[in-house]
This record gives sequence, structure tokens and C-alpha cells, in this order.
Amino acid sequence: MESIYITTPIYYVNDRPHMGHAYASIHADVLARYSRLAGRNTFFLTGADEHGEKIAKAATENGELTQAFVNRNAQLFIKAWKELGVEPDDFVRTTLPAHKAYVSQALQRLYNQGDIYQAEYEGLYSIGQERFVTEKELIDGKLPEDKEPPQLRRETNYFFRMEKYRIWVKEFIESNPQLIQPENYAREMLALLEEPIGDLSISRPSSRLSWGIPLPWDADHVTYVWFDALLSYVSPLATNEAGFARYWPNVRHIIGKDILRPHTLFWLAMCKALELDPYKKLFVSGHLLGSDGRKMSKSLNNGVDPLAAAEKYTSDVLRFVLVREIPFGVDGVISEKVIENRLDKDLANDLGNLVSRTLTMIGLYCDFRVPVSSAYADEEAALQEQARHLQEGIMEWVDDMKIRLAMENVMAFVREMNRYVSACAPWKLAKDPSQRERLQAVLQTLHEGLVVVSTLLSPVLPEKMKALRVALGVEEQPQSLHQPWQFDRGVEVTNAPFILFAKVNTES
Ligand code: ME8
Repeated sequence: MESIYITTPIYYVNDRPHMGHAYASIHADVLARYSRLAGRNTFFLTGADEHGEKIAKAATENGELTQAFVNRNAQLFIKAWKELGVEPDDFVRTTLPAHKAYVSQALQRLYNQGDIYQAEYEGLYSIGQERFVTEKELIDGKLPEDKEPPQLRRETNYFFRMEKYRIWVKEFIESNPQLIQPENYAREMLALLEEPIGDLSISRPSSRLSWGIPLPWDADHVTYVWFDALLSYVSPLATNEAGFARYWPNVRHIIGKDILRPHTLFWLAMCKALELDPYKKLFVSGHLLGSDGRKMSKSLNNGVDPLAAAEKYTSDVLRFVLVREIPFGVDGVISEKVIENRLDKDLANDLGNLVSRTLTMIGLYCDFRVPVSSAYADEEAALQEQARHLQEGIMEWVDDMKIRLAMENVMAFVREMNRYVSACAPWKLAKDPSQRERLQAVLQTLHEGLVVVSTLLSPVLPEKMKALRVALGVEEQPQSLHQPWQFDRGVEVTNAPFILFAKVNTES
């Protein structure tokens, strides 16, 4: 059986989770759920990035001990994922003893093999982004995404010989055209790799920052937060030989474009130096924008809170809108208006109406029992064929993180079924006893079509599709993506009123 390992970024826990975090985690969860449904051994990791200056500063500003502060905030992430239907197999925290031990061991290995050296360094450091920046990147003296200007630092640091691996990294990306997706991000990194990238400062003096993993050979320095965080993709499997062998060879990272550099320049060079196989895919998202068209962020207060949105519209609706609205990799706006329009159109209008028409007619004309019929015409065969095509094709889109395209195709099938209902007009067939067989064929086809839709949408809308399947009289959880079309289920649908999605804007 194929195995797959899916990761989200390991988020900074200096605050509670926001919509950008939910965006990455929901995409990863959807990918994990599709993989499980496709019969793959799936390991899905998320977690908390708990070291670094940003966290230490936030804890101090909050008047809290740093460990207590991160303990509290990490719980907010764990709870948020539960509320959003995100179900990771593991939650790594960079303050866990096992993670720290793995980081120390990796550092010692690089130090022993001569890949780490000490030097004096002067540079501008952005605490917001947790990295040294160049003058060229600054606009009006600061990074556009930061509130504060970077600080000038002159200190002794340890350096990882990243430049030594530059040509290898460049050639690795060039020879794996599918590695970084969408590919414009690969081109962006290849352009950077044309020029020297320098070595990477991987330590901070503990006299200035004590919050971090001490270097194993020099306790006066702690590890740079990015060097620490990237290794959290490996540390949960480091002491589990079988798990590592099973999952590591097929690891797929999901990140936002803000952290593309560390995931290509730092991480690929680190993997090469540590003799770790590099990732199989890096899926890079664009940024969610607020209704003002600017990157959604806490400081601009232009975002929608994910938990408030889930409470207002349900977590399933939020999940659907996040994967349906914006092509992965591109920036796009998420606002309450966007959520409501999508809910009304796709979910309430197209899918919700199809469900209620189907259930009502099976109740009315067949006493709630799904008929068994053999009076099939070309229209039924065409729908069956479209369903089969979707079942077979959906993982290709999902595996390329084209979940929006997958949703578009499923919704096109739903609309096709709505057209089929109108064209067949079962309410007319019901009036003519000689058309009884035809009526049964239509209702059976609608029911089976909805079983397929509920399977295909279950990774995105897990709770809603569970409810729909119960109403349709089939097992709550689909067993596989490819369950063949059935003609003789003979099950009963619910006889209670069933509204899958209620419209928000009833006048539209
Ligand atoms: O960077 N739109 O953590 P972080 C879309 N700890 N996605 C967004 C977003 C937005 N407006 N804002 C944030 C870190 N994200 C490091 C990662 S990994 C080894 C270490 C998402 O809490 C996006 O996926 O700042 C981005 O890459 C991530 O949150 C950054 O989360």
C-alpha cells in the first residue's frame, strides 16, 4: 500500500491561530482525508513553533514565563484544529524533549563534519520574520509585512555552510520540475540560486536570547529558530524507524509563499548535509487577502476569524469555501461576503436543492424506499459515466493540490444532475402509471449520484456528508473513493425534514 506524509507549517504560537493558519491546515487535512479514502497509509503532521525571539518577546510583553505562554497558546491551536475538523495524526512542539534531542544530534553531526563554523556577523534582523534581511528588501526602512524596522545586530554567530550546497540545491530543483508547485515559485527560487546565497547564521548568543535549544558544543549560544523548526518535520519520526522508513520517502509540505525561501534554500541544503532525502513536493499557497485587498493579518485587523466563521457558518462551510474559492498558489480575498455567496450558490442552491428534491420525491413516490429499476436510458448512462470519470480522476487533481478544480468538477456534476431532474420531470412521470419504471430509474439514479457526491465531498465537508449519507440511508463513512455504482441498494431514506444547507441571503 502506498504511504504518504503530509505536513503543514509548524506555526508560531505567539498568538492564537488566524485564517491564514486555517487555510494551510485545512488544505493539508483535505489532502490527508482524500489520501486515506484512496486507500493510502497516511501520516498527517502539524504543530507549534515555540522558540525564537518573536515568541520570547510576546511572552515578556504578556508578563508570562515563556514556557507557560507557549503551553497555553499551543492548546489554542490544538483546540482550533478540532473545531475546524482538522485531524492530524501528530502535533509536534519544538519544546518537546524528543525534538530538542533530535535538533542537538543534527547540529552535532554538522559541526563534526565541518559544516558549521563560528564568525563575527553584522546584519539587519527582522524579529517579525525571524531572519536577517537585506537593505534591498526594505521599503521605508522596514519589511512591508513587519510593524517594526529590523534591528542592527553585530555579534558572534555559528554559521551553516549553506553556500557550499547551493549548486546542488539548484540542480535538484531543476531536475525535479514537479518538486515545487505551482512552478512559478520554483522559477523564483532558481533565479535566487543563480547568485551566491551565503552561509546561514544558525545561532544566537544566549546572553541576548536564552529561549532556544542550546548548541551541544557551546551552551553560550542557542539554535536559530528556523534551523530548529525545519527539523520538526523529521523529529516526530526520528526514533520510529519503521515510521520513518514508511513515511519520510513520500513527504509533502504545505506552506505559504512567505516561507518559501527557508523551505528551499535552508531546508534542501540542510537535508543534503544531513543525508536526509529531500521532500517529494512543496505546495506553496498564495496569501489570503482581507476585503481591503491587503494581506490578511492581525495588525491590519482586516481578517475573518476562522473560529468565529466556523461558528457562524459551520466548519464544513468554511472548509469548502477555503478550498473552493481561490486556486492554490494565488492570492485571493476571503470575507464574510465571499463565504456567504459561495454557501448560497454552490452548497444551498446547487447541492442543497438537489438533495431535498431527491429525498422528497423518493418519499412521495416510493414511500421512502429507494427503488430498484432497470428502465435505464442514455441519460442515466451518461450520468453514471460522468460519476465514474470523477471517481477515477479526482486524486489526480488532489495530488497536484488542485482541490479547487476537483470541487469545480464535482459541482458541475451536481448541476448536471439538477438539469437531469428538470429534463426528466419525475413529477410528470409520477402521474402516468405506464411510466412507473422510468420514474424508478430516475429516482434511483439521483440517489446513487448523491451517494457518489457525498463520497467525493466527504474529505472537504466531513460532517455535512456524514449527515447526508445517513439521510440517504447508506453507511456514514464511505469505504473508498471508487465504490462502484449500485443499482439495487433497496435502502430507506430519511422521512424527517432534511435541510443540508440553509441560504444566508434568501432574497438572492
Ligand atoms: O512562518 N494567507 O509560522 P507562522 C495565507 N513558524 N496563508 C497564511 C497567511 C495569509 N494571510 N498568513 C499566514 C511560520 N499563513 C514558521 C513556520 S515551518 C517549519 C515554520 C500561513 O505562524 C501560511 O501557510 O508565521 C504561512 O506559511 C504560515 O501560515 C506561516 O505561519
